[in-house]
Amino acid sequence: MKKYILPFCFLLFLTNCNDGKPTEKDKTSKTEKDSKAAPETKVILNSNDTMKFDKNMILVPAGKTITLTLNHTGKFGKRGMGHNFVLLKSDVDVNDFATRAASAMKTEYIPEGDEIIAYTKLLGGGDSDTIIFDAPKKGIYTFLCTFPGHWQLMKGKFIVK
Ligand SMILES: [Cu+2]
Repeated sequence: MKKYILPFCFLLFLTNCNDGKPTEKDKTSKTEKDSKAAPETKVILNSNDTMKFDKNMILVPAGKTITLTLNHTGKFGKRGMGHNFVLLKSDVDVNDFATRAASAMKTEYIPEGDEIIAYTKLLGGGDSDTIIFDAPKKGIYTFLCTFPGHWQLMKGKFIVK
């Protein structure tokens, strides 16, 4: 009896090995797929009443024109829960910029200066705005909402590759 058990165990071991392999392969291809996620030229970004964007990373191709739509899917008005999308040049100090932006109420929190690549208007619940701009050169940029107190939660990376 014993001599049958040993080959059986060995067989089980082999089977397990084979079972393990495809899983690992799947994992690898999934990771590859993620890192090769197709850059988008049409970007839809949603924001809501809980001070959140639905993306913290936007990937776009270099040298293309980007059409970006920001939606505010909430119900609150823009005076209490206003959101915008502001894309900053790569060398901007985000903290410093956001501080100045928060006091630029008259211009809907867009401060003077040349630090911005593109921005939408300030939206209240139910509003949308679409902007069209050329993707900046390859690199990693920051986007944020400049409404006072929002940027620490409402920011992300805009990656051009
Ligand atoms: Cu906001």
